[in-house]
Amino acid sequence: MKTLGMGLVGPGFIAAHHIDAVRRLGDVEIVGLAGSSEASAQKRARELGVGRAYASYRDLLADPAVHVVHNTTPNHLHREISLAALRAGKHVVSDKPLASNLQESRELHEAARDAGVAHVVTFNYRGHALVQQARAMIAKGKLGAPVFVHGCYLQDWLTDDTTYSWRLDPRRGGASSALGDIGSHWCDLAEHVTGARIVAVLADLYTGVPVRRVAEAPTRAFAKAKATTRRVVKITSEDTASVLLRFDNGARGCVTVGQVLPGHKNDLRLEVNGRLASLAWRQENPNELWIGHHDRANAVLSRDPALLDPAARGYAHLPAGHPEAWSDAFRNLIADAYAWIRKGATPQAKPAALPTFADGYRNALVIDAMLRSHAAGGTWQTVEDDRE
Ligand code: SOE
Repeated sequence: MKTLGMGLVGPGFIAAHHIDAVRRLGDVEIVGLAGSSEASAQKRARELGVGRAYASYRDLLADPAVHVVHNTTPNHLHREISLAALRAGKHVVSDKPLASNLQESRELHEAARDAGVAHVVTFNYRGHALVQQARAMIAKGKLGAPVFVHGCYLQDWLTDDTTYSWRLDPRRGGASSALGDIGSHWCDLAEHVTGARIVAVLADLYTGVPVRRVAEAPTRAFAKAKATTRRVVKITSEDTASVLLRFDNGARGCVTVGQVLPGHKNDLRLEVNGRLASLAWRQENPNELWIGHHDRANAVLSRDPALLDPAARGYAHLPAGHPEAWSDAFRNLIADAYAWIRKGATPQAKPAALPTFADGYRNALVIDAMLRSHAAGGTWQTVEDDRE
């Protein structure tokens, strides 16, 4: 079997988790990484135990030992680097959102579709076994006709006005901030689990912390800024959002998103109510799936391979009582990506749970409709249909 080589561009917070997930596969060589400069790449390569540090992403792309490029750069660099990687014939694993805005996402989706390589977007919450269980149960009609799909993605790491991130700067984060960063995950999850599409939205966006005192040195996600010299920055992007939703199967729903909400660490929740039963899953307690009934006792399903639907079983590795969580789900997604590559990366060979650039583009259409809705004063907006 050919040894696949992995290279990573953008060695920030999430990079360590890409490398860890690939390392856990056991049969992929981690070749090297590129950062904003050769010096930063060398430092990060040492920290992460990676052999080669490239002077630029172009040098990484020119290395024939690199077959798969993981693009973990800030959003404004996604387009340039992912396009260059596709043109160099590399498989690409991109962080979400796919790009800075709808137009760039469409361009990347079309380039990936025509490139004949694997293209993956890290909507990693799909990798949880109980998320796949919920999807399988809904597909088999266990919930009956869907009525309501609702939930939230709430965080507090941007609460302090001395914390700053490129995500809040439209030139680097893109057209949206909280919606693009974490609302995107929720929308992908809701569509993936229900198998339904969001067709219309009504959004109200808000900036709860409109002014920040920003340290000169950048801070990583979830890190505290230590600097003493600060400049005042006016924030124009949303850090909270409330959105009403309509799905193509007739279900209604809503989602709340926020990153300045004290006490909420990584609080992603999804609940689906059907005419027969309900399901609820919470990212911070990912080993349990709540199953709600009207005429008998509610139940809680523990993540145990022996108890799961065959479609979900492969995403659980340990018996119940041995928790699996965020990094295990991330590894499941990366395992699916490399399995797809090994099978030739044809559309037919793609694992059903694996999110591609087509899903990234689809997601950008949903977020774009939310931005349009808010800009139009909070009116219903249709999500453009991406089906060809
Ligand atoms: C920061 O909000 C962040 O790291 C996101 O960028 C990730 O996509 C999310 O999974 C966790 O939070």
